[in-house]
Order: sequence, then structure tokens, then C-alpha cells
Amino acid sequence: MDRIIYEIEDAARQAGEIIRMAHGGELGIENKEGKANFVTKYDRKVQEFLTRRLQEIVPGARFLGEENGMDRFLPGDEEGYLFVIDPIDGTTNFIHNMHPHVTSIGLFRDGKPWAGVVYAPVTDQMFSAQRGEGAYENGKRIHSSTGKLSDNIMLTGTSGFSMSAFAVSQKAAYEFQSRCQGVRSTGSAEYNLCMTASGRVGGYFEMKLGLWDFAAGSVILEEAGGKITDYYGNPLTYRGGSGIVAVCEGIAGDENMPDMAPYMDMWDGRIG
Ligand code: 2AM
Ligand code: CA
Repeated sequence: MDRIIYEIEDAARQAGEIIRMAHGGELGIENKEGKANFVTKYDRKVQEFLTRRLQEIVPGARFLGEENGMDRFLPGDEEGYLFVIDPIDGTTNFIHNMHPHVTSIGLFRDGKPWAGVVYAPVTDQMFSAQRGEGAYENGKRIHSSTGKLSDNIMLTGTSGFSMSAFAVSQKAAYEFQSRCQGVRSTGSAEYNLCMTASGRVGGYFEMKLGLWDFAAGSVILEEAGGKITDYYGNPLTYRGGSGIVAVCEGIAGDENMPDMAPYMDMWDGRIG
């Protein structure tokens, strides 16, 4: 892998250190759009740290991040290097001092995801991948499961920001529950993608995510042999948020995988 991937891993570890030290003090919790959609002073602080540090690693790179008003893909982002950052993915877990919450750094080249780094500070797990170079967990090569849906557990998102999205997710989870070994939920999208990439679970689906919630994990999953699409089976555009259906190698060709399109059609799109 390129030297810069290791430098990005170092930056993610330093971000993790800031996150690990946060508890015990004031978190500075504020509400954003929707029902349970929070930001803390640590989300902002970590994003500021990463923006500064990553600029040194890839001079001239552009930035898109969940916080600090940097959350839109701009026309200039189509060319050269673009970092897509979520300083804390799983903020609600973080607030409750509960694992998992991760720092996530995607790196796009000419508008396409090229590398991804996801660091879980509580468990000291470092996931990374570079296009064409494979996916790794703590330096060891990982591969997604080759098992079928019936041999795997699955992860569902819970869309904490929307009761109507939650209701539809639960309907989908009900269908999966009968076809697989059980449905779980963690509260961090990037972590879920890494769990799929590392073969621990068969896949993950969630109705609405920001680009920063899957920018890094999608490269890690694809490099681990998995597949990620929207609910209609289309490739992601990587120009903004989306619903996602992520599966391991074994489930990608499994005829027992439910059709996800009707679930997206069922959602009224309401936030709150
Ligand atoms: P966050 O912790 O960075 O906010 C949980 O199901 C996942 O949904 C988390 O990755 C969480 O990311 C994300 N999430 C929370 N609120 C959201 C919103 N309003 N829109 C899209 N994704 C959201
Ligand atoms: Ca976040």
C-alpha cells in the first residue's frame, strides 16, 4: 500500500486518542436535524484536527466532512484528491460511552473512492484499504464471508433520526430474521461495513446515510470481496448521501437475498 495510507492510519489513531480522552469531561452535546441526531464538541474538534493533519499528508487535497458546514460535494471535488471524513461515526454511542464509534477517512481520486481508513478507538481496531491492494484489519488481510445468507448474521441500521425510516427498517429486518441467523444493530455505519468486510457478518442495510458514513467503508468492503449498492441494486454515485445495501461475497450471488427496492418505496422520506 502507498505510504500515505499508513500516514492516514496514524492520523486516525491520533483522532482516536482525542476521542478516548473525551469521557469524564463535558461533551458539549447539541441537537441537529431529526429525532436523535447529535453533535458534540469532540466531533468538531476531531474534524478540525484531521483537516489540518491530512492537509500535511496530501497537500492540496480538498475536504468534505460531516461537521463545520463542509458536508456538500462541490463541482471542484471531481478532480484530484478529496478527503471525505466523519470525525465520529456513531456519535450517539459515543455520547453514551458505548462501543462502537469510529473515525472514518475516505480518500477519493478524481471523484471516485480510492482508499479508506476506519479506526475504532475503544477496541483499537484499524481497518484500511487502497483500491487494488486489498483490505486489512490491524495489518492482516481480511476477506468478506463466502457463506450464504442462511449461514450469516446481518446488520440493520436503525435510522435514529426518523421514526418512519425506523419502521420500514424493522419490516426489512423481520424478513431477514427468517432468512438468516439473526439481525443485529451497532449504531455506526462505517463499523458495520468493516464488520461485513472482515467476515464477521454477512451484510448491512440502512435507508439513509451521509456520504461520509460509507466513503471509507465501501472501499474496504469492495477490496474484501464484498458488494455495495443502493436499495435498487444500482452502483452508488458517491456524490452525496444514499440508502445502502452492503453484502459479503457469498450473499452477492444468493437468490435468497430479499429484493430491497419495495422497502425504499415504502418510506415516506420523513425526518423526525
Ligand atoms: P453519525 O453517528 O455520524 O451521526 C446509525 O444508524 C448511522 O446513521 C450512524 O452511522 C449515524 O452516523 C448515521 N446517521 C445519524 N443521523 C443521520 C442522519 N440524519 N442522516 C443520515 N445518517 C445519519
Ligand atoms: Ca458523525
